[in-house]
Amino acid sequence: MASKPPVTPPVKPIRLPVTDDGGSVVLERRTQKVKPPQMYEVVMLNDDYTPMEFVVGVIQEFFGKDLEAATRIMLMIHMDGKGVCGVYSKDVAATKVDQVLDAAAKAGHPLQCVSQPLD
Ligand code: TYC
Repeated sequence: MASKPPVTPPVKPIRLPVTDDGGSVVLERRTQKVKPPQMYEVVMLNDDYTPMEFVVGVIQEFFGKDLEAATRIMLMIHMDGKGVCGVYSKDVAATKVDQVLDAAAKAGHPLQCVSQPLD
């Protein structure tokens, strides 16, 4: 038995912008307007009371660092007064700050953390 020919879907005609003088068709040239999103760094601040082990644990848990990287970041903060734990879009950075402050408050530590735009 012969098979049916493939059915092609109807093609919708494309409407081009036309000028009302009936002559030429003008397509506007558009420049690319999409920019990469503003990024934010999450900066942790040193204090004299939060235990080093707690800071290392927080950096591992919320910033996805392994023990070695988290320890390095913690020591940098301890020595320099502050340090970057990660760089994120605005909302994600704000969530990280909330998570750190929440964990610190629940544990009774004064650990502070802020997010700030890069550049
Ligand atoms: N300075 C703290 C101490 O000696 C440790 C510490 C490191 C605290 C980093 C906060 O963001 C911090 N126990």
